Amino acid sequence: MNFMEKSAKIFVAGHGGLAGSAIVARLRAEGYDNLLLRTRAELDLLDQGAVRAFFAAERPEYVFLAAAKVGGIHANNTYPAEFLYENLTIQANVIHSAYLAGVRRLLFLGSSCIYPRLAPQPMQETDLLTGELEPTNEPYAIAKIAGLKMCEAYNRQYGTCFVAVMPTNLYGPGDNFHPENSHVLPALIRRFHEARLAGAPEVIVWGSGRPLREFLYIDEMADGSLFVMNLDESTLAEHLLRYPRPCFVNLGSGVEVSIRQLAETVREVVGYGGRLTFDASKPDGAPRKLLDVSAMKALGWEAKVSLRQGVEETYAWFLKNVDRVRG
Ligand code: GFB
Repeated sequence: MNFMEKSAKIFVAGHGGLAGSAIVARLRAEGYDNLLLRTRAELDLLDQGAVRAFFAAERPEYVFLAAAKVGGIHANNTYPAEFLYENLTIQANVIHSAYLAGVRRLLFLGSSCIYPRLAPQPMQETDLLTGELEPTNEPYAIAKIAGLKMCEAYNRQYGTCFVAVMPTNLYGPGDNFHPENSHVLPALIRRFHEARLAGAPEVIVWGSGRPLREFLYIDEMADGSLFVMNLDESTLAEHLLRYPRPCFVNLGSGVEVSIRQLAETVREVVGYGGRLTFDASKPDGAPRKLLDVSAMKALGWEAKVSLRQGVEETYAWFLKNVDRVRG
């Protein structure tokens, strides 16, 4: 049974991005046809007055908060002020306006980087704020932590139903393939593809290749997000609205690979025959980042798409869209 009626008015903030566009596609596929979407030119989420006026006029019933400034390790390290300011501001504007407008449910998208750099693995929801963060993405993580604490605070003080999912590293069709600023998976797809075309003898992979990462295919993130939004009232209240229990749940595949293994997988999918060279002058970031996904499993959801399958889908999309990929 779905909690959200098919005719419900649903605002997807950030519908042009990787996460938001997958959520929109999934909503449409499930028959939700009353979606409220605004481009950045139509509604600047950094503009408090505009966001408040939008919510007051449109009165959405449900909100997916998928708008964020995101990027890989280099972008996070290079633009820390933008990552902190833009994410804090977007979240504060949308969450507070959603409260004022009486939104029934809001889902905030966090990130697995909210957990301490050296958290025990796999990381459980209760590991939040038990240690220091990874310095390369601390500003982004602080913003995401503030966002989920804002949901929690509004639930406690105002009785709202604002919950969150913490997705692991996401990838898939529509990703940003920028050579420096993107996340590792799209960066490698592009680099291997270009090396194959150029007949280059080697591909540079940043860092030592030893860090471990978990990846979730974007359509599964969308599926898991709708699953949480559609939980029945008593399940949601029991699992996500009982302070001091966390108001969020991890969303991952539960499978980790080293950056070297990831690079090998991408190399195979792209069909590149040259060698890999690791550039130790580039940062490794967190040594390991694997989510404990048992809470989502207990609720009845788990990921199914393998990394290989997801990389194949993403590369097929990249080939079809190579002239207009972002980045
Ligand atoms: O996806 P990524 O940039 O971010 O992955 P994080 C970084 C890891 O991949 C590091 C290695 O170990 C890098 O050394 N790597 C190898 C590369 N080659 C490349 C490359 O060409 N590009 C990139 N980007 N990395 C992210 C945060 O951390 O975690 C995000 O930056 C988000 O904000 C996400 O929170 C969940 O996994 O380190």
